[in-house]
Amino acid sequence: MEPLGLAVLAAATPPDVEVELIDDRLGPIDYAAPGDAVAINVETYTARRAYAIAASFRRRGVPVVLGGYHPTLAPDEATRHGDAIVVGSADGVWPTVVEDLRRHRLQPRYLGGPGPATGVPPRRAIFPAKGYLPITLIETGRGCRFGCDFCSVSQFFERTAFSRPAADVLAEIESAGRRSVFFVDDNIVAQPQRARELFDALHPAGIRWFSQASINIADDPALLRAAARSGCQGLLIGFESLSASTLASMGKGWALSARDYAEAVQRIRDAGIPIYATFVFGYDTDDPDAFERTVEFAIRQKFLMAAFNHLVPFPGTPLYARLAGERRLRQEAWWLAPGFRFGDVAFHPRTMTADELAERCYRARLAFYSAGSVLSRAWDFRCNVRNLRSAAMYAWLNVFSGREMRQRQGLPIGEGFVDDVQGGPT
Ligand code: B12
Ligand code: SF4
Repeated sequence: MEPLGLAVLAAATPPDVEVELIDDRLGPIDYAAPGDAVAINVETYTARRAYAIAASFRRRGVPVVLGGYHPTLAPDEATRHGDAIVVGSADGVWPTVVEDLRRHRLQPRYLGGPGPATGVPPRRAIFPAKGYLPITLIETGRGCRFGCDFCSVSQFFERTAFSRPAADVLAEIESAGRRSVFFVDDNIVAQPQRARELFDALHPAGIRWFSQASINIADDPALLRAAARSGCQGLLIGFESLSASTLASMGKGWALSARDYAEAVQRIRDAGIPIYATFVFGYDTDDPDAFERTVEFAIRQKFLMAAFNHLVPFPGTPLYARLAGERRLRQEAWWLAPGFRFGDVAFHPRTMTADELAERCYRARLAFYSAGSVLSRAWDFRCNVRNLRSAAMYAWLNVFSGREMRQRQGLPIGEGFVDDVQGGPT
């Protein structure tokens, strides 16, 4: 997908500065290309690779600025790998960083805070014409007011939710010029009244959209109807667990205490909205049977897609602090550990070994994306397969997700790190 954060950064860059986007996922980086500074987006899973790229540019005398989730949540570490870091949202503070670069007085750390979007439309012209999915990423808001203990978003935005005026969102959809939109909001119904206004405003635009929402959307039938009418093709909802005690221990007790999951799913499906459900395993109250029970539930509820993730102690989260305090992290900075692979578990669970947890999650994914499950979930003419278009989308998403899930498992994170640090990439 197109990296929206970098287009936001490009839009905040003074117009007399030339900007070029290089996406490490799309092709090799030309480290010798002329340039006065490099800005790199860093997430926890990409930190190792990002630091290697930063080191290569810095060795050539090009100053590097790091920003995004990881530098915000692990600022002391990130500071060692860049000439400057930006903590938090960069929209407002970026012009100052650029000015300081010009004047050769770059500060080591800039504070953007958990701020809202400035309203300046992202500069999508920086995206190359080929290589990305033909879907436009747009923010209608940022942040979430809940405080789940494992969640980076909750820490990044300090449990605050910001929203943009519906008119701005509509203007951006219009100028981006695509009918398929992914609203990247962490919780599009974080402010239900505002969400209702947005959905009503979206209705005439005739778009098809996908986003993320919290389960309490199910409590508001009018909001559900408005979402469906405005073109909602699916919502990613973090169910996390079927166990009330596990949910309580992650700070998400509210999700199940106020409602029954099956009933809530029913209401969302009655509105014709397919669900991408996500679950997480590895809490101290999770028994080995939890996996099978959850997969059965996910297939029975005919979810469009589902993720069965093991718990990840992302830096800067309460979960990380707790596991570190209990000396249960396998490595403190697991994201930099040589040999760490996608799918590896970074801590010692209580009720099974780390490898067992990884294996059980993988098996849950295999079961959910098995041919039998895909066929049984397709037998759903209200949501997953309600017309030819949704049937094609259902088939594509399930085949693609199943394949991608297999391909990612065991992939080393930060490939190329050792070469880069020792000799420089070729
Ligand atoms: C869309 C999205 C995706 C898309 C991919 C998007 C893409 N373009 O490729 C998909 C669905 C594929 C995806 C996948 C994953 N994602 Co994701 N994703 C998001 C989401 C929801 C929105 C990103 C976005 O566009 N935000 C809007 C833009 C404007 O914000 P931004 O990118 O943060 O940029 C702002 C600041 O961070 C900062 N900034 C960013 N970069 C830079 C660089 C510099 C130099 C500076 C100065 C500032 C700066 O300034 C920007 C403007 O204020 C975020 C949550 C979120 N709210 O951001 C999660 C999120 C980034 N994803 C996350 C994760 C964990 C993943 C996965 C690993 C999940 C998984 N288990 O598979 C994968 C793999 C990602 C990978 N890199 O390998 C985590 C990262 C946590 C962390 N600590 O790193 C997040 C925060 C979600 C969460 N709930 O925790 N993701
Ligand atoms: S509801 Fe979702 S976005 Fe909000 S804090 Fe919990 S996991 Fe994070």
